[in-house]
Amino acid sequence: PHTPVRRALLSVSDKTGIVDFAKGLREQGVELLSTGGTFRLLKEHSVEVQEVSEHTGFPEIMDGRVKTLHPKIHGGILARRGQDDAVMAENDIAPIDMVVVNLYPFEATVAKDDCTLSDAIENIDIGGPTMVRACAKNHAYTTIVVNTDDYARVLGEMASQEGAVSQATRFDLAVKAFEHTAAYDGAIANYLGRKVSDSDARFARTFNLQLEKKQDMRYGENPHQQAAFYVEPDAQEASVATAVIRQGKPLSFNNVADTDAAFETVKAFTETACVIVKHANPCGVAVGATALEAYDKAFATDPTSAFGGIIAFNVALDADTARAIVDRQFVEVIIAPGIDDAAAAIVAEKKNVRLLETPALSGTPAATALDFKRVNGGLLVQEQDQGMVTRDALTVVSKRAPSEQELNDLLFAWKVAKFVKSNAIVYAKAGQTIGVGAGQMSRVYSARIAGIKAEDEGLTVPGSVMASDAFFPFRDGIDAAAKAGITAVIQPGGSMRDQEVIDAADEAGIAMVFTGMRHFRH
Ligand code: 93A
Repeated sequence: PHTPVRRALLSVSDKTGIVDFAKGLREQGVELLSTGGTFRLLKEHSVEVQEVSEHTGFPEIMDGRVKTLHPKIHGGILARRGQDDAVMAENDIAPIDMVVVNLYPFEATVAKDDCTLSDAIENIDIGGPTMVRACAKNHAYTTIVVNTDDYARVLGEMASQEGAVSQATRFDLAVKAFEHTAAYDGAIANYLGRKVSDSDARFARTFNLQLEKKQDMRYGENPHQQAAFYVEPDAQEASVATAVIRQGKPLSFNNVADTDAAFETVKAFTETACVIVKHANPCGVAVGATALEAYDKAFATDPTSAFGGIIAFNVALDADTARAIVDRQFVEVIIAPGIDDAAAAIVAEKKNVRLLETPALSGTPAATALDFKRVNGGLLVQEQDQGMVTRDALTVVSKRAPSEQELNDLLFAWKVAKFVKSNAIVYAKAGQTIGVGAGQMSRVYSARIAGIKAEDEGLTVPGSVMASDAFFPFRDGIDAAAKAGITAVIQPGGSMRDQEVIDAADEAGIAMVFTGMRHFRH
């Protein structure tokens, strides 16, 4: 049964489209109630409307802080039609069948540079959300409209249904309304939360993070999983979230994850660098005088795994490098802080390659963000691993100190190891990964895999250095490295058997440095 809308309350901060909507409602015979500013605007346009204060017999007070917070308004909205009729009559409450509200512009206010705390607080809408929630709750009888975009749809439906809005639409609009007030309160909590600094508050605030859906995906990690990509609306730093897709198919779930892994790794380098990622792990990393040299070297680590990989640069993509990639390999994604027009034209030869351009890298480390891991029944929250040792912080523990060349390679390998899934072993030489052993349950196996990969690709391990993301529990890892021809090792140290491990290095003439910092990554 269609119950036509007979009375509507209009109270909007964003007045876009409200005059036409009000006129449309009047044409359907709807009586209008409105608050101060909205009322005056409608009057100016000769729309017949009654002020809320006249309807309630109670004035707007406290500079508008209390304008619609009245039982005649909330009773009119919340009344269960049929059930509450007697109490309505007793208290002279007229039904309000539709509420059209958008809220004080809190986010726009706090986005202004000169916004004070008191400006922000004055812009916390109380009466608006109260009506929105009341009307959304009572959607079995009432219609809540919070988006200016919905005006036409609502009028259209009323015109075709003798002034009524269907149950399905009322429900849909109610869902939108609760999303709207949830986001609104989230923005308030975020803003106020930023004013406190202890970690409990910071972690708690995380759950109010307002994320915006950037993209629906065809599927998640696997085709039977639904997925979408949500981003932080205020993300500024160059990232996969802020990247602009210059060409190619939409990113898949795994594309986003791997592009993030590749780009965050390449950002760790100050020299021109290239990182190739496959299945969340770097399979080739190198620095070079040019992007092309870095790419050539990174590719050479493991051309087999690089096939269908993600390639990230920390400098703009130039035409020579684009040519080399396009001619040499199948690639899913290329991401760089800048894409030359000539490079873009070359990549365009391969229609499916996703070419992502980010803003320039700031060079300054990002503010500590949080990292999440879902477990069944909960969420683990931690600070992101933004630790990185410098040359001065290294302790030489072996008899032989590393040479200058070894030291450079050790620091390079250490940076890479931080981004490889644990257990991570990285062999490197002359600013190039020689072998990467990732994600094994034992460190010795990661070391063996790094060696096997190097051998398979014809890269010589002797003369390389080794990085290990965590300490060696036994000497066997060092013995194996010595056998492979590794000349220097970087690792956190801190094992009960450190001395045994150092002895193994000394026996083989290996230089060993401790970082004192571990980089597990799971
Ligand atoms: O200050 S309020 O929280 N107190 C209220 O009772 C109230 N009722 C509606 N703000 C209130 N509103 C808001 O006023 C609405 O959500 C809307 O954003 C705005 C419309 O005011 P005007 O019609 O005077 O421009």
